[in-house]
Amino acid sequence: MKCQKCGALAVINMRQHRLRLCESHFVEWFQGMVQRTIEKFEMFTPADRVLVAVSGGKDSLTLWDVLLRLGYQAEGMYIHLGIDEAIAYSESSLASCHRFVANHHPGAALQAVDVGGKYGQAIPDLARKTQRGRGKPCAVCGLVKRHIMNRVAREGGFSAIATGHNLDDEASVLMQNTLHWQAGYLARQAPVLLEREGLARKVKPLARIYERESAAYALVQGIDYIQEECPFARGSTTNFYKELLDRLELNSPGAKQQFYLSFLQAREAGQVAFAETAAAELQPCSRCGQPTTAGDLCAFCRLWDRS
Ligand code: Q46
Ligand code: ZN
Ligand code: ZN
Repeated sequence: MKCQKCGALAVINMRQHRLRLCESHFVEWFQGMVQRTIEKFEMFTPADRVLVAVSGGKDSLTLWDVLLRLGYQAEGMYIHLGIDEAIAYSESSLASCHRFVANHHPGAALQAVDVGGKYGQAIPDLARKTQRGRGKPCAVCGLVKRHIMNRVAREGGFSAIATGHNLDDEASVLMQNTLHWQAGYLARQAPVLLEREGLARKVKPLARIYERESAAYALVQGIDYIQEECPFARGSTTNFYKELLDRLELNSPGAKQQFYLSFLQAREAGQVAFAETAAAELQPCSRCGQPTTAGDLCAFCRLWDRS
């Protein structure tokens, strides 16, 4: 198998793009694709400071690597959730982030917020005590992560929060939302969520990158990421839809990309319109000052009151 650009040995065959590339042409293609996504969706410019939410996994470390190599001012933020579950998940994933900085970008800034240390309880305990999420801490975890990310981004004066969501993630969420005709979610599913009162801008520069391509990039760049998923992700609905889409992709290369990108294009062209539920008004939480729609106290502060 030969690289279509230079004839050297190809390391990846991307059937969905009808493209086989050698290591260096793949890296060039990958970084170009991310750069074009950032520009197409006007995510940020080199003058902006971007906060990258890093988990120690392949997608977020790949994203951080690409942004730094493209010359963006990208700083990493890790949230220590206190998830152990026999594989010391949180400790190992934080170690991956430190290794990444030490081995690839020694000057890069990485800040870590330890939920247990800062707020007194780690995520699994907090979820158990507040009894949210039927035995899975994901609802509590999502709420806490969103709150901390937003706070750090706003206090640090960052222009945007960048997450490592890839095309497989986006296509599987789109499939879930479509099968349930979640019009409100469909209206809002986009690679950029604009800033609004007290809520930082959120961007997904890997939205057009397949998970397999992101893993290949990490591999060829020698990024030593944590291979294990969070133990609570096992059996999740998102993973179920990802498997369905993988089967579709196997029979019809490019199906995932067509599903997601055609949705974005059709919406942009005004061919599909979803009534967005009127954006509820936001007001600052009386305790922490973060925006909330839920009256006096935000959901994060109410959560800790219940613990
Ligand atoms: S980290 Fe948190 Fe995920 Fe683990 S507990 Fe669930 S939400 S699965 S992205
Ligand atoms: Zn080549
Ligand atoms: Zn609050």
